[in-house]
Amino acid sequence: TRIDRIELHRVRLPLVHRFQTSSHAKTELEHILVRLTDGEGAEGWGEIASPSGPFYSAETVETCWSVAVDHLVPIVLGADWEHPGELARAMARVRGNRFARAGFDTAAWALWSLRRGVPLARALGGGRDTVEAGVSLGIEPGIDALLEQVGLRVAEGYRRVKLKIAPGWDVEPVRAVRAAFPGVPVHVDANGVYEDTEEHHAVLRELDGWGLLMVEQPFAPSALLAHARLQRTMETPVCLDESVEDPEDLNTALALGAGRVLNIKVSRMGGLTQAVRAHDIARDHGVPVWCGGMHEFGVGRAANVALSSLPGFTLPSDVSGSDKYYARDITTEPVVCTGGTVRVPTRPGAGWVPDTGFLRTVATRSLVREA
Ligand code: OSB
Ligand code: MG
Repeated sequence: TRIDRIELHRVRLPLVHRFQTSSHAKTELEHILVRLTDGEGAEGWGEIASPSGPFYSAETVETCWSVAVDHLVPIVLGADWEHPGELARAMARVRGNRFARAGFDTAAWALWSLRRGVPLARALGGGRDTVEAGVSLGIEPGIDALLEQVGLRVAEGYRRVKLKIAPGWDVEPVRAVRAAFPGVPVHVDANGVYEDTEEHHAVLRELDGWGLLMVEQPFAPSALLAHARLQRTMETPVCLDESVEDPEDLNTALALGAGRVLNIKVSRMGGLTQAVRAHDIARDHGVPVWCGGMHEFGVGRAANVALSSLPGFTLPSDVSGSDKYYARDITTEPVVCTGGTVRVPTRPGAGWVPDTGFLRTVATRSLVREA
């Protein structure tokens, strides 16, 4: 396959409900869509789903745009490859900048699976027909507002509820949600904001005993030893998110006992190629995984759904329906969650493609490069 044409589109969509984590709040998202076209006119779409600011990772929409235009387009345009893994290896010359690379890698997988006439999920090795969906809820202004959100999503059938926590907003929301929805699987995500102090370890240990599915990323990304220390004192599994950007990070984390569950994000890992590798390593170690999200539009969400169909994804993923985030998604059809599951597409390719007419009306900046 030779990529003869690349389009990049910056697209801004408003969120239907403000989302606040321990590190930042957002009311709209600006992602970059990547369109790769080969010599025969077949195309694949990918999404660069970086948040606007450098608060989840070091990347921003501006760094992604600049790295894409100046460094990734020159590598991908005109490159000859048989398998998306080869393109991922060529792009690995660019250090870090994984959200930017993920957009190109997922587009290459979408194109490759389409050309081979198989669904993206099957191309990746996934076997499920449907994937279980969980929902991620931000920090709300108060307990009542949080319980309202939980109630709404539980009524829609989501299989698990994830609560964002931060010091001062942790034990109380967990107790309230547990009391109001005793049968609902709950997990918490701190986005790395707790400190490796006795005081904070004590608060996190207080969360033990509430039957939480896991405590996600309590400490800073590089604080693997702190995660290992906490895991030794807690029954509840510690789950890593920001700490694992690379299969080697996962090997190190597992060797240290820094967690018992892994959140695999396509963006954070730099694309589907590396996400599948992380899945394989976790599986060899008996570590359950689930697919995390970055509020992707339908294009990125399609990659998340396909990835979640792999056998090691035994916990519900953050693959909510488009309507949880957007009044109108960028794809011709929204991602739909019914009864807590999302159907894995059976048509060749990624299954969801942008509505290019709508895309034109919401793109704030576009660029075309031809070989
Ligand atoms: O840590 O999982 C996270 C969104 C932005 C930054 C970090 C995270 C999240 C989410 C979104 O939890 C989950 C989703 O896309 O449904
Ligand atoms: Mg997380």
